[in-house]
Amino acid sequence: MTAAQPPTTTAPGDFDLDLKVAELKISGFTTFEDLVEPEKIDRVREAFMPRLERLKARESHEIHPKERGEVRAGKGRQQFVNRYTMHIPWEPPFSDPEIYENPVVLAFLERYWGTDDFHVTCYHSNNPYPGSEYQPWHRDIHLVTPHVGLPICPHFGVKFPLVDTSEENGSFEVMPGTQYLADPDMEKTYNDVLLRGDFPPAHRLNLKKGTFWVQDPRTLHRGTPNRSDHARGELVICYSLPWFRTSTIEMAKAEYEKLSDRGKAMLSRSSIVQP
Ligand SMILES: O=C(O)CCC(=O)C(=O)O
Ligand SMILES: [Fe+2]
Repeated sequence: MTAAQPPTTTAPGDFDLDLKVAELKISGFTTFEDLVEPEKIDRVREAFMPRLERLKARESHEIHPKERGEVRAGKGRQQFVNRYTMHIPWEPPFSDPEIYENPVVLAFLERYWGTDDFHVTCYHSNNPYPGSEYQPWHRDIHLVTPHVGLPICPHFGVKFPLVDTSEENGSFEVMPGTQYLADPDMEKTYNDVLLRGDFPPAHRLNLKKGTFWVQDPRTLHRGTPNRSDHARGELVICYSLPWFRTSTIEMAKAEYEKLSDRGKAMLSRSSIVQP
């Protein structure tokens, strides 16, 4: 008999969650390696890429201010040159509890928010293809409380790349610690100021497949050029406190019925669509 293989993915007990919460509060992001087997991420990527390619074929003729299409057929847009966004349909292999109900992610969010009453509010993706360029520095959320940097953020993106990310293929770049900026007069100036001023070095999130990371959407960041020969796909699941009004997930009733009790609670605000 061969000895049992040690698990290759991590559990909540493998992390110092208080320290991870401190990282998120101080830096505006935190990373968790080895949350999902790389082979599972590969299967997600295999299902994802043909969809993204179809969307790209449809949208490549123009950069468009609005996402269009239906989630199941491909809702998204070319956001900047060679950089595509796409919603993820709530169906296998994307609707995997190991992903949206990941025990480490949920334990972390419960520790941060002090409650398990939060919702899954988006399933989306950001995908720089070869030839994409720097995005302007930006935040992903409007200033919820002008003049007051809320100590607790009500809404996060939990992201996971579908390939290892690097300086070459357009890894995410973040200016740590900027999540508490709350001067409304500065909101439209960040890109100009960061390009002209003298600041500490920005941080690149060069991540290996199977890593999940939590993005405080207030933290200044930008996409970077992809100079590789492949698309750098990254999926994002949003988790939000109940009072934070944002998007909802679309799913068929049969998919909702499959959810665990916890999944049903987290996805109770989903829009039920015809299969
Ligand atoms: O995925 C990336 O590298 C950055 C994308 C981004 O920040 C955005 O589109 O809001
Ligand atoms: Fe962004």
